[in-house]
Amino acid sequence: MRFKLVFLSLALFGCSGAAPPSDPDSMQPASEMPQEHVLVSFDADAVGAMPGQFLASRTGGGREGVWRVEQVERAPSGTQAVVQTDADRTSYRFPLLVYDQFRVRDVDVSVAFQAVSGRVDQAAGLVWRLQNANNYYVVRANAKEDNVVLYKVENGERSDLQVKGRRGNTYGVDVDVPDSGWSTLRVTARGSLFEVYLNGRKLFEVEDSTFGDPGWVGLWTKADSVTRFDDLRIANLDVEEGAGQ
Ligand SMILES: [Ca+2]
Repeated sequence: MRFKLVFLSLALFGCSGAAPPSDPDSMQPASEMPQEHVLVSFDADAVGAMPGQFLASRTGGGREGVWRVEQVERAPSGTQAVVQTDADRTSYRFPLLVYDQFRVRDVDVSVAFQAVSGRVDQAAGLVWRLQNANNYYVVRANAKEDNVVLYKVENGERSDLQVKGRRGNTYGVDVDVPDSGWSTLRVTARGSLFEVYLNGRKLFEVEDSTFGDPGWVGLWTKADSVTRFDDLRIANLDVEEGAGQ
């Protein structure tokens, strides 16, 4: 399986004529997913640099994302957050910041985000079960369109997934996504069922079984979105549910 993914990734990047500078396919977990949840506050990281324990990558075209830790007034925790700062307007450009410590399958992930700017887009996303830069799930809030949508990215092609129990327009959920201040995006993934929350309110569910293997968790933006993130929380649901048995 791993060999196939590597091969597929090489084939895809080969066709596009440009390999990314960093490829999650070459990542190896540094540790097992801890039984306690992990909370990344970015407060101990060096200002102006990539945060430790992360790897930057990208789906699509345009420039690579530029992720760095910045001092932020009224950050959700401490005085620092991480920011995707490069405002390349290429529409099909998805900068990724992948947490490189472990892979996990069933997981509860949340992050605080703040849309700073963007003419094409103002997006903040969470990814999970990421196999490589072209294969993963992502849920994203869009402060420009005021909606939250869950997609799969398979072989580099992004497609939105149908909201469970809804007919007609199933393109995520229309909801106010504040374009100032901080909000919280959260997804829980159990098997093929994903539950999406914004600011503590459950918005919708999606069922999909394209990616069932453990994968990486990370952050995601689109096009020229300059977006701040803080307090990335990752909890292993396998452990939590297994512990009660
Ligand atoms: Ca912080």
